[in-house]
Amino acid sequence: MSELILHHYDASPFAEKARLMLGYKQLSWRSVEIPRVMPKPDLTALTGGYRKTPVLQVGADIYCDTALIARRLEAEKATPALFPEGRELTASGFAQWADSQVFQQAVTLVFQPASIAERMGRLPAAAQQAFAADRAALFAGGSATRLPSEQARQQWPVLMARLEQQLAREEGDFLFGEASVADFALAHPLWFLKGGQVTAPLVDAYPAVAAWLQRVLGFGHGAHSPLDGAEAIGIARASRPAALPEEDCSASLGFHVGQQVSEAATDYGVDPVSGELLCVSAEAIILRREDERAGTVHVHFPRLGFCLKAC
Ligand SMILES: N[C@@H](CCC(=O)N[C@@H](CS)C(=O)NCC(=O)O)C(=O)O
Repeated sequence: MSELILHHYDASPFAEKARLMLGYKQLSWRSVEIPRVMPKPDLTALTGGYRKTPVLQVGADIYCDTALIARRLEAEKATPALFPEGRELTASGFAQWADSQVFQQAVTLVFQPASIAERMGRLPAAAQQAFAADRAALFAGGSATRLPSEQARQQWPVLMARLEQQLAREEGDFLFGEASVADFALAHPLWFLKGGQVTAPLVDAYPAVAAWLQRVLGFGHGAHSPLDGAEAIGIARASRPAALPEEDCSASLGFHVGQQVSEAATDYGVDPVSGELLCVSAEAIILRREDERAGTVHVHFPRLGFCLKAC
């Protein structure tokens, strides 16, 4: 069976979400460190242009976006569940809100001048400028905009007070009693804030929240060992993509299997990935692409937050 390979970097909050989900399920994985800014030639050889962090590779199958990575990990190992039976919508809906709304607030708070000076002040000026230019390009053409910092500062206490109340009254140790994808999606923006002295009090001022976060982080990352990006590409090249799901509803969207299409995120990092449409399942879109280095790969995207277009 193919190993799970996570393409990521340490400082990425969404990568932390993926690492914690791997830890929660006590899965073993290989760790490929990718650059924080473009270009990312080894990653895009696999994805065909998708650049966000993290990406999960299983042989010649490439999974973009943590919403879909969560589902792939659930398929890998059903228990403990990320989508507990009967609470699938609550867990995934909450996770989608946390991944977008709460993360957006956390990003604005982390990028306040005092916080960014603490986190990046020791980097050479050229590296700071390159990072700022890369992130400006990341947001070009997408629907997401940076929340004004005044707004984030005013709204954050409301979110935290609601969370504090929920956790204080909850009988179990996690958001909805037992742990689910919702906990990991909310934990990563808070982990991001905890990464600096300027922003850590935005979490630590709420005792039930801080204690819950420690419990979620306590799942750890699972057993992992490093892998070189070029080796990961070699693994894709030497592997055959997994069998496709039997269900396909491309026709209901006005597409057909075998058609040349492109798929892109709609919020930010909207670089399109082109390929042959293989399948539209209930949750995912799968494209086949040929890459000079990686060979034939199947690239999987979530349906929510992405848009499929005919080429
Ligand atoms: N919806 C995506 C969001 C991923 C995301 O925004 N990742 C950030 C890092 S935390 C990113 O890609 N930043 C730019 C980069 O790494 O190139 C997911 O759930 O995976």
